[in-house]
Amino acid sequence: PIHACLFDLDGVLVDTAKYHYLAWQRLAEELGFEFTLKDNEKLKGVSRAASLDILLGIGGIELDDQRKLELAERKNRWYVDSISTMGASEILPGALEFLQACRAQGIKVALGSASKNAMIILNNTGLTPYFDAIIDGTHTSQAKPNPEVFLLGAKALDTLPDQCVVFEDAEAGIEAATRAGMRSVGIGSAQNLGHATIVVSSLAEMSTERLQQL
Ligand code: B16
Ligand code: MG
Repeated sequence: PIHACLFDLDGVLVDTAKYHYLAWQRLAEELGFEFTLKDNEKLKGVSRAASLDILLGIGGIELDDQRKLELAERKNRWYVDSISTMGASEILPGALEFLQACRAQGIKVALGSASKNAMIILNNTGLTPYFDAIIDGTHTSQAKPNPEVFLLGAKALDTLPDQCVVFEDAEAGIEAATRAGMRSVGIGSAQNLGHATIVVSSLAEMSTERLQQL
């Protein structure tokens, strides 16, 4: 049986991708090039520093590390500004209900996010009390697709990888789950999440019965 669920944050529990996009787009605009929604797909689940490298690659810009750090911090200030006014209405469909159902069945719940801003988002949306363990970008040294974030989650919950299910919206996150030896549920389209155990369009399609059939 499944003893634990590990949830990615951005794109699974809340829709913060749009705030990341607006901040990256503003940065690209200042640097003098266009950054499209399609470009933004490449940044999902990717760390802040790696995201900046991808963005600069799109603009054909090369910068030294000091300047890159400044730009990453600038983007983050804009992003933190937008998430500071987030509320419970920005929790994605079915997320709260599924978290509640897991807890009611005694299934442990952990966060496994690349974001260093996860605590602000969890606190502003009221999601913090649903988690038995929280692993975010401040606890990890290796970005997804490295399995570190999920292995730390399983350890914090005192469960084995084959008793865990990961919920992810990014290809790199599904790969991280597989490398950790865990089953996974892709949230989004089977087109890019084809390697997940199953793919659903949102957590509204999940139930604890379906979880135990994975
Ligand atoms: P921050 P997740 C990821 O969160 C986002 O998908 C990705 O777009 C972002 O660059 C990354 O967090 C780092 O976020 O700049 O807030 O530290 O999907 O792993 O929950
Ligand atoms: Mg995500």
